[in-house]
Amino acid sequence: MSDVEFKFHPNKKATIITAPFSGGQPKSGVELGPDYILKAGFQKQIEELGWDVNLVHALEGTNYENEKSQMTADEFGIKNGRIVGECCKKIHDAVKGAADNDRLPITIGGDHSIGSGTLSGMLEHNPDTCILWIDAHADINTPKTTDSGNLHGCPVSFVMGLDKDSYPEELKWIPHKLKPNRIAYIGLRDVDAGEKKILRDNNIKAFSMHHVDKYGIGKVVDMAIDAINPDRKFPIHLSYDVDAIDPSFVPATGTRVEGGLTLREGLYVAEAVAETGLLSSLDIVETNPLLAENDTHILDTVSAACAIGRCALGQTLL
Ligand SMILES: [Mn+2]
Repeated sequence: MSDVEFKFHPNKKATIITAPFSGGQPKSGVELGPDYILKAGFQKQIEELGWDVNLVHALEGTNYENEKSQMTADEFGIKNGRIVGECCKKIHDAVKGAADNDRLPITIGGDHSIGSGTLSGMLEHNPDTCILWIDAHADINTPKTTDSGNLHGCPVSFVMGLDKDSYPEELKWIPHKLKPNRIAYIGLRDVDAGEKKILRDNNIKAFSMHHVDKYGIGKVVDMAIDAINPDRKFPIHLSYDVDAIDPSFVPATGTRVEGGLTLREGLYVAEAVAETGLLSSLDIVETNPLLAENDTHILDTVSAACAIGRCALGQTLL
């Protein structure tokens, strides 16, 4: 059991939503993330913290992995717009559905392109929702700024409605409900030039590893929450890309960047969000077991993903 109280979920009910999707980036294996995390006992670990947990397979009956092999790019070089759009709609419905039923959605990816679905689902459930995006990358490219055309680098821009004249048809359903003053980043260290401009122009609070080094992780989390949720009254959606944590701790992920959070700093972020009592939803994404070079890599990465979930849902050290 956990003593941590959750203001938006006093009855401690949660829904684990699996999102085994890899179409937002080119590497195979990230669609296996949910399976590995569940097989490691994730559901039971959350139940042991006192949560009533059910399981929803948001993409059941779909065949996106086969379609991904015929990857095509649109006029902006965007890859897989159709399947990302369809998949995100299913995730959106599952997340909003769980939240509307007073259950805290825990979405397990899959690549981070599913963030368009989870964020938009939560913002429709409660427009006051603010976002903490924990990541090595800002994931705020638009179809106009992205070099790779991989949609896992773009989910935030779609929910914000940036460069909206450039969106693939299938992503036009996403409501543009996220305001720039309602999202903060922690852990950034690989941000594209176009993204830096977007962050600056929109005055978005972003804490890079430089800030973590300078202020320490405790102060950085406080500053991030102060920026988006100064009175500590809005619900918080925590979107956690495991690549925020240094690859020495979390090697099995698609876009590793050296110089990341230590494992303890990474878990502290989730603990600190839990401590606010304001967590309303959580994503854990980009676990890719096929990128491990050995079994230890898989174990380390899957264990870290599970630990992020437990810490966010109220596990404490004492
Ligand atoms: Mn990401």
